[in-house]
Amino acid sequence: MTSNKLIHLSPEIEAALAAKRPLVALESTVIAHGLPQPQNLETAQRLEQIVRAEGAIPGTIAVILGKLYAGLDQEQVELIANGDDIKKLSTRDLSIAVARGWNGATTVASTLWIAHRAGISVFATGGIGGVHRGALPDTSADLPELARTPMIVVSSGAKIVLDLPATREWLETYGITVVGYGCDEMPAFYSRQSGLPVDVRCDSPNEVVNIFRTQRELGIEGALLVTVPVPEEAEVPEEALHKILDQCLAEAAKSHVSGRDVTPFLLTRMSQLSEGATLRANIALLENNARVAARIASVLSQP
Ligand code: PSU
Ligand code: MN
Repeated sequence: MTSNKLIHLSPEIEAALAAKRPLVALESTVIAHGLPQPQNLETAQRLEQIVRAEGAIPGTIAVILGKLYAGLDQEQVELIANGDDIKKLSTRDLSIAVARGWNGATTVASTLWIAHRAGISVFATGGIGGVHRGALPDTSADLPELARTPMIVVSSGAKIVLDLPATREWLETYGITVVGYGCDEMPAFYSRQSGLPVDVRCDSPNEVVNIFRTQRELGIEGALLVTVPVPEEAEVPEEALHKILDQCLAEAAKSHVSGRDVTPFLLTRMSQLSEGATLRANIALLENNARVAARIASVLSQP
């Protein structure tokens, strides 16, 4: 299945691919740069357990000593969570990371790139990147990678720190089909509502798989973005975050935080200022999305 000899499949992933067992890719930037220690390692391990409990095989994606991995062992997950100088790697950085032998965590964009070439079709994350707020145009590479990679991506929408209406428009323009999983509007990461439409509502893994298979039959190349609201008990509604978010955006501008540092900065500051409420929401939605992705992968693995 491997179309790229530079991608290293763990023995478990290789066996699962050969046996056509359900597989779920997981990204690693959320571990290295999206969550604080020690919750990052705990969450990484928990996401793998949740996928297994649903009868699927988890494959965390990362770059270790310049090798692209699909499926990490325990020690490698610990390195990503606790190691020094774990870079945040988007697609544009993969060639540099391989050439220079770096350790790095993969974003949604680079996870899509690696997971697809490893032969995995379903990927769970927290919130995708998108169009940032503010005057300087800054659009996450997650969006174009979604537009050219035929995978099912399960997320809670785009991160609330972004310009959500502009992100929604981008998805539409580039033909990325957005599913509301048990919801009629796109969730907004920590919040269940954004006021923005989805293209279709699905209430079961079967319905999602049916649309994905149809996309493949039609030869549509982009991803199927399945958006799942954060569980109600962990939600932080947008109104409650308004002030905090404004303060964080002002701090980022004042400290000239830019490029790949923007998202980690905003997520960390929001968690501090909300006394951990956004962190709890983030972990809850990551766990829920991993569960939904595993159920979808299980249906997809049936002929
Ligand atoms: N989901 C989370 N937390 C995160 C991310 C996703 O719950 O930190 C990461 C993903 O790896 C995503 C990245 O690709 O944030 C977006 O970063 P940027 O805006 O710099 O493209
Ligand atoms: Mn950017």
